[in-house]
Amino acid sequence: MPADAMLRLEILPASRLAQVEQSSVLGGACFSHPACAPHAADQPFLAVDMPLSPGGAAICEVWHSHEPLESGQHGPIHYRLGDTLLFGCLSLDDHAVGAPRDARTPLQGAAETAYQAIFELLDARGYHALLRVWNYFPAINRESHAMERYRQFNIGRQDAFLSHSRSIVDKAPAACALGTAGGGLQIAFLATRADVISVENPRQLSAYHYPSQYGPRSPTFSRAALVRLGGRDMVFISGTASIVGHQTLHHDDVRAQTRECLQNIAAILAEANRQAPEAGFRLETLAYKVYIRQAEDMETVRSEMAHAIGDALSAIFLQADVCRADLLVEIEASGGHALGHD
Ligand code: 3EB
Repeated sequence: MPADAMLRLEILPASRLAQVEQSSVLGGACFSHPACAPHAADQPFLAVDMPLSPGGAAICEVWHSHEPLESGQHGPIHYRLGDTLLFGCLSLDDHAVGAPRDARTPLQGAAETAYQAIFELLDARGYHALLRVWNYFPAINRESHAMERYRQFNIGRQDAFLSHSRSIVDKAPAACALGTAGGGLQIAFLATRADVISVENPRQLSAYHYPSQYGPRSPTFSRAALVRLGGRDMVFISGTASIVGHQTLHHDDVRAQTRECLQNIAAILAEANRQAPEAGFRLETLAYKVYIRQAEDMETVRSEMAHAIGDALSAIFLQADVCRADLLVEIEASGGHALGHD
């Protein structure tokens, strides 16, 4: 792998984190149950409480860049940035935010606070484009304050976009939102000074146009984000589920849901290739992250993916609640960046 890549994703067991080339680290996340403490104080790392494929050791995703990097902190955000890319992350207690008479629920308040801090940081450092956001918080499908927590999150997130005059439709970042086993609201993000193109899926209604049956505010994300960095086209495909139009398909059938996810990803990738004709993105060369609601479905999902994509599949499998109670699996992916070690 080129050591000089503008952006490289390294996936490794947490036990090997200390051996990672430090100077090029932008930041990352470690997934384990319980959460394991991130290694370096100076680097933005999320410790996410999310169980792995049965018996799996704690796993880390580390984003690298060859750009000269510096670290910083803005409110709750720890970040590292170069000339072109910024990686940041934050953890907020979703109980402590909000005054007693605040009309917002605590999670809604935490989401709004988090995204406001992100936009303040991006404005201050001149990073106009939020490229990719990972949203993690516990009990995502649980009802509190007469509303499912995912829907509360959507209100706070959208309010922050609106109050920072960021479009909630045509320039939304690629994203995912998953339930963790514990902790507060945890968000990691990649932002860039380069131009980003948002990609939608012709098979799916844009999430920002979902009807109100899925909550009072629609989710603010695009199906994928395309960007050209260091002369290479890169794609970030959002968490993708068994949804066609705006409806969940294949209730209680994890195999069929997995196939539908892959069809959606193929459709998004075709759109990305249409908008970046020289990119030549292929399903076989993407890096996948797979969230599965029920640990016992892991093998079914894995074999369905290997069947569709091939044995060279690069994927990590995590057990997480997906943001609609009827979804059993959600798959995200990225491509075009370097992948692996130096
Ligand atoms: C969906 O398509 C499934 O709220 O940021 C996927 C990706 C989903 C991102 C988010 C939610 C989000 O609606 C759920």
